[in-house]
Amino acid sequence: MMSKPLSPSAQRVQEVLDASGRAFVVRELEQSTRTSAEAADAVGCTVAQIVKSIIFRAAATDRVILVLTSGANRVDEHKVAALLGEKLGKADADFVRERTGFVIGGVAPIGHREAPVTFIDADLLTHAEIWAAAGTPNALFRLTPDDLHALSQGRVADVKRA
Ligand code: 5CA
Repeated sequence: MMSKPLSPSAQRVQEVLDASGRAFVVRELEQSTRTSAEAADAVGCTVAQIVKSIIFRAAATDRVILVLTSGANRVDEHKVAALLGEKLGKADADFVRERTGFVIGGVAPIGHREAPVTFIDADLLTHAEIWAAAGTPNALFRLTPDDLHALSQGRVADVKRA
């Protein structure tokens, strides 16, 4: 089946995935996958199987912090700050775009402009398959929790709000 060429941001993610040596396929859809609910609808999985890529800024060191969390959860910033040993500052839309190279709603777990400090929500490990954003607000790819761990080099932790 022929498919349309990917947009540049999605293509960049596909190339990073290709470099991993595994057969991941970025799917760029007609409909929005900007939110977890939209993404789950689009690919036919549960919201909990969607990987949200939430960006924070380390307040003192200005590092980019990436929290990969289940679409069913909210991130507890205090837990992340405690793991980091540093307070978190706000990451606005400009910060996200400038430091990651992705727009909000399309932030992928990989392929960032600079390597972020990455945490993985332990709840994501309970699923056989999960879906993550692939560079644009209508692009996703399917992977396993082990893949997410290997690709992102993130630290698995309890980062969800109770
Ligand atoms: N494509 C979907 C599913 S993979 C997606 O990217 N979801 S997401 O949750 O990872 O990305 C949206 C997140 O961006 C929101 O949960 C929110 O934390 C964050 N966000 C939304 N608006 C803003 C904003 N104005 N400034 C900073 N962060 C924002």
